[in-house]
Amino acid sequence: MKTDRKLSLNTLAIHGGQTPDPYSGAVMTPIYQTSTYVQPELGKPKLAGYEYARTKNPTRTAFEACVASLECEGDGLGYGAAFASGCAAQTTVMHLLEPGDHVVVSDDVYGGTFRMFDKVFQAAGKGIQFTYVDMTNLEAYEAAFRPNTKLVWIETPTNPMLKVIDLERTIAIAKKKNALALVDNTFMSPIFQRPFRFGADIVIHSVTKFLNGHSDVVCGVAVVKEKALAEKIYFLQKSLGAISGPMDSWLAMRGLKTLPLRMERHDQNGRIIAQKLSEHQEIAKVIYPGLKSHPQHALAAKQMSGFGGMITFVVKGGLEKAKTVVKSTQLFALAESLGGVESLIEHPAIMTHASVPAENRKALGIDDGLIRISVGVEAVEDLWEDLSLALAR
Ligand code: P1T
Repeated sequence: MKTDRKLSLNTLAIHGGQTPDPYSGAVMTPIYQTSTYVQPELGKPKLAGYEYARTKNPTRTAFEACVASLECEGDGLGYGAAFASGCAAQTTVMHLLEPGDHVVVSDDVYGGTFRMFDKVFQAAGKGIQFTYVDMTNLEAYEAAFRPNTKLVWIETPTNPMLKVIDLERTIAIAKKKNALALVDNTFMSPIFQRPFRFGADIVIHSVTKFLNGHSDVVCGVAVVKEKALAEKIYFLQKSLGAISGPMDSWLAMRGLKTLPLRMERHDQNGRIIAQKLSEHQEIAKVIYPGLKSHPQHALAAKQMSGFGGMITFVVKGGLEKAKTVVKSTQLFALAESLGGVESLIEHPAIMTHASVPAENRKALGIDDGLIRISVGVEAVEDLWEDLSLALAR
């Protein structure tokens, strides 16, 4: 798309990074299912950079530019790099660090992120150090820094406890300490939260979730604003090779086109279901940033423009009741993952966060009665009927 006008995110989700195909005029970017490109002259590819498809692929490039346009709020702004999964994006970004470097991480992160840090990057030989801290406690957060802290890893809202971390203040402290600030924006998407506004250096996503939105792709992305940092990430992307393939990039780009519409409905449904759950007699606690009872509700309302479709709640009756509920829903599928058009339900202690040691889970409040739901975009009355029938079992 060629325009110098400032476009809204609703428009960028559809047009960002995309131009009609120069070969055929196809309005939709084709799936360039190729591993390599012919060189009309030795050492001179037809299009600069397109020598081999691990380094660059036009479908992936369009998708990367579209995500960057959303996070950076303008077509042609920022730099995106797409990977084979959210974990592949994380692995690649972690290679910016060197042995001996230290990372401050939110204490509540996706179980697979914790496992990667704990079992891979901290393991003997890799030598990266991590401190996990409750970032809602700014004093504890600042105290966690060391002279060798190079990176701050912020997930907000956190998975699965939905703690909301103050982006403005935590990123300002990271800057003061000369550490890069990374935000995992998977739960909110750029539609509801744009970490670059608060000075983040790197934004990552599990594209598998809301960005793609249809539970048919595993993909990840890292976005940066600075050219020098982008060059480092593109170098790591081609060197480590964990890229997103053309088919997945195309599907994810198609998913992006409806991201604003989907997020609006996830948010509407999420608010209604969270309210109804909080009034239900079988429920001990509901955690949803949109509820006034959420400890960071005011902050959430300030730094996010929606509350989204992720809800965590605790049933009265512990593990047995939780098992009954997750097995009894018919519309909410019992499955890991989140962010698709269809609703999902899961038990973090047994499923997504099983790799977090039991004592850490206990300290975080990930107890046996805790259930996480990803509220989809179905009719909310059908979703509530499904949940209330399961809760009555
Ligand atoms: O699954 P993958 O695309 O590799 O993304 C990893 C990841 C990164 N960051 C966050 C916040 C995530 O939630 C995830 C993946 N999470 C799940 C699969 C889950 O059910 O929570």
